[in-house]
Order: sequence, then C-alpha cells, then structure tokens
Amino acid sequence: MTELVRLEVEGGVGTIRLDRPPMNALNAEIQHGLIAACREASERADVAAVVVWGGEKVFAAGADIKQMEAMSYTDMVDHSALLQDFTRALAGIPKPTVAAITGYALGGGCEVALACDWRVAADDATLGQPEVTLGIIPGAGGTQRLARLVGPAKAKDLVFSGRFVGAEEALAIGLVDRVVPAAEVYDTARELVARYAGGPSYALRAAKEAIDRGLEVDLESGLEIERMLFSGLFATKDRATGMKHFVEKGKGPAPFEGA
Ligand code: DAK
Repeated sequence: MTELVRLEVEGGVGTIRLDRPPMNALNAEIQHGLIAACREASERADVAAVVVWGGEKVFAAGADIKQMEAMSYTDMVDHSALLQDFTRALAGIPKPTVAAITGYALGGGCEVALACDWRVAADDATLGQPEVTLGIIPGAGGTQRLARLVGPAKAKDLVFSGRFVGAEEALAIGLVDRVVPAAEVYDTARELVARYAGGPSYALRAAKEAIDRGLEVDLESGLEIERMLFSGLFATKDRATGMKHFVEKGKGPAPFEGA
C-alpha cells in the first residue's frame, strides 16, 4: 500500500485515510492505494466497518488535474477503468462504510463519498461535481451514483452547472446524511459505524448486497436476490445464535461471532 492511503484499524473499525496534502488530489498512486486499502478492509475479519477520512482540512478536491492535463485520449482509454475501479472497490466493501467529509469533496472526491453507504459532513464542507468546468463529465460514478442518491433533476443541476454545494444544502437534498461541526466529523462518522463491530457480519453483508444489487434491477428480480440471500443466511452460525438467543432470553443483542 502507498503512504498516500493508509488503513488504520481500531476497535473493529477500519479507517481508510487519504493523505496527500494539500488537497488529497487523487493521482494514480492514491487511486491504486485506495483500491488496495478497500481490498484489505474487505478481507480482514477484524474490520467490521469502514470510515473514509481525508484528515481535518479536506476530504479530496478531485482527480489530479495536473496529472490529467497531460493525458491523451489513448492514455485515458487505458486509464479510465482504474478511475472507475477505485470507487467500485469502495462501493464493493461488503461492510457498512461512511465518508467523513471535511473541507472539499469535489469531482472524484465527491464520487469517493458517493461510493460509501453514508456521508457525514462538516458544517463548513463543500461538495460538488465541477467537472464540466474543465470540459469533462464525472467519470468515477458521479453521473450514476449521484442521480440514484438525489434523483435525476438535482443530479443534473449539480453536474450541468458544476456549482459547489454547502453542507446544509447537501443535507437538504440528501447528498449527505449528517452535518456536524468540523471537529466532530470523524468521531460522528466512526460512531455511526462502530455499532456494527461484533454484529452479524454475514447478515449485514447480505443486507448491503440485497439493497445495492436490488436497486440495479426490476422489483421482481430484486425480490429474488433478497430471497436467495435471505435463504443463504440459514447456513450461518449467527442466524442460529440470534434466533436461539431470542427464544431463550428475549430481545438481543445476541453474542454474534461473525460466522
Ligand atoms: N488536482 C490537482 N491540484 C489541485 C486540485 C486538483 N483537483 N485541487 C487543488 N489543487 C491544487 C492547486 O492547484 C493548488 O496547487 P499549488 O498552486 O499550490 O501548486 C493547491 O492545490 C491549493 O489549491 P488552491 O490554491 O486552488 O486553493 P483554494 O483554496 O483557492 O481553492 C479548491 C480550493 C478546491 C476550490 C480549488 O483548488 C479547486 O477548484 N480545485 C479543483 C476542483 C475540481 O475541479 N475538482 C474536480 C477535478 S476533475 C474519470 C474518473 C474520475 C474523474 C475523471 C475521469 N474516468 C473514470 C475517466 C474525476 C475528475 C475530477 O475529479
């Protein structure tokens, strides 16, 4: 893993820390680092949930424009899959994830946040998809995940205009889920997902997969995805533990083992 992205694990929560001052601009090295960190967070049994954090000043001001400026069409054809892969890897973590947003979350930075399950923003945070101002469009899921999250009209407003959105507006349109003072962003985000440590990890994984995959398909197909994932949980120890605990002792929490 690169020094620009670290996975720090404490108390069952993995923090993926982006660390490329001053703006955490997402160059190729940080994109590779993010993919590696997501893979490690996905695989490690001691990581129950993930916070993505860019530090106290900034989340990420987007793809590295200085690096992109020099790229040709064929460079981008070769490279564009990687650009999408870092948000795909994040969205694919089979555990609860949250972006802790301070300062700017713009372009690819906003797309990183969109690939998490939730977003906690500082009251002075700024979000947006300003790619059109550079003559391009969002390329790491922004046109897709943003529209799914806030609806097509609001997504078109943000993507067509490239305008910046403050935390309050972001909350009002559903782009972020919580707004807190900047100093409390990381702890609030951590608290939001720390509750899943010691939880029924395979049930959580199935729930995330059912919701995310179900949103991509028609209702009947989604219900079938749900049915299969539901049935599969009867092969887990936690399913037996959870039901036995309820029958013998009443409402949980049951002593889940993540198995
Ligand atoms: N890339 C490179 N450098 C950046 C940067 C960026 N995105 N953002 C800021 N910087 C650099 C500035 O150039 C400046 O560097 P020096 O001049 O000190 O060397 C330093 O960070 C501080 O920035 P400012 O001096 O501009 O600071 P301000 O406080 O005045 O303004 C700002 C902060 C964040 C509002 C401003 O820097 C800004 O507007 N930044 C650019 C934001 C932006 O347009 N982001 C979107 C980038 S495009 C794809 C997938 C994804 C993408 C593309 C393709 N495919 C799958 C094909 C993603 C594209 C993008 O994200």
